[in-house]
Amino acid sequence: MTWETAGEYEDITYKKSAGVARIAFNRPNVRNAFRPKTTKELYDAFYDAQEDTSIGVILLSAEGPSEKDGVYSFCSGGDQKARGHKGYVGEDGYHRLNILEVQRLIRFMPKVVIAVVPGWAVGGGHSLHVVCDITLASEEHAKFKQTDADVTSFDGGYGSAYLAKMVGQKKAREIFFLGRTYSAQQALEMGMVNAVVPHDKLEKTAYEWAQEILAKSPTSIKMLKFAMNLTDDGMVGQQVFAGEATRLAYMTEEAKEGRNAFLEKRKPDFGKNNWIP
Ligand code: S0N
Repeated sequence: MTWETAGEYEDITYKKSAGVARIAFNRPNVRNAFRPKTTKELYDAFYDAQEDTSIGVILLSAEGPSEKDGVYSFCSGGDQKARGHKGYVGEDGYHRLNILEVQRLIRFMPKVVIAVVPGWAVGGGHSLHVVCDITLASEEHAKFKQTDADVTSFDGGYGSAYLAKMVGQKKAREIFFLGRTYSAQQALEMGMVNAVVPHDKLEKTAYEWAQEILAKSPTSIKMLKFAMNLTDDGMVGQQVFAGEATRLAYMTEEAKEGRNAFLEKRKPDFGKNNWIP
């Protein structure tokens, strides 16, 4: 695989290769904690990948290890040094909670997002892997931990409630209420990781999974993702799924006739034998 740089950022790296985009945290010395600048960059890169019609799968990964002690991290959540009393403070001085916008983009984009977890996935970093469609974890270095209740910075949305759908209510409560550290193998057994992969094969494996997905029908993948989201996302889930149903309807002769009749100021003729059971 040959990666080409797709954007210049400070807190992340962004590359593309043969239908795959790779967005990676690049603050390994703070265990890839996100500050407002990081989340802004993440949103920008994810939006670019969403809009690029050649991209079908996005890998959310991380650079590393850290310089001082050689520790690998996926993400350790909100940067506690940037945390003010109303959110995380950016260079403009405003307090924000904008990782939630990144979560929604991942959740609602019509493409597959794979979390590639090379090390610590903690706090808001844990929530990010939860919201991704698939998670692959390093056998040797991936560690999963929820510290939200230690630092009074908790994710009451997908990070906890959707996690409970994934691993079950009792286990999700244990994860949040005790804040223990779990290995990649334990995370696999709980059902919040799809596969445990030797560390030196993690990125290659993620790329191979992406290529397998890219060989499938894009419309099917998109509709299946939205269908699986729908029941947990309420009216917004219905809106996202239904939007794609409308797009499919636009492709029919009926839709063309409806539009043309309006533009030509005549009654539409939808035909007599089109009420297909
Ligand atoms: C990741 C941990 C377990 C790693 O432990 P380890 O290996 O012993 O390393 P440390 O020595 O602790 O850390 C190394 C250096 O990295 C810095 N650092 C680590 N994590 C952070 C962080 N999150 N923020 C800032 N700095 C961090 C350390 O300070 C150390 O630096 P030096 O070398 O200078 O001493 C361990 O580090 C750990 O537990 N980290 C903290 C994890 C944490 O509590 N994260 C925050 C949890 N909450 C959230 O993330 C929620 C945010 C969120 O998603 C959200 C939810 C709802 C609404 C809005 C939001 C939102 O954020 O917008």
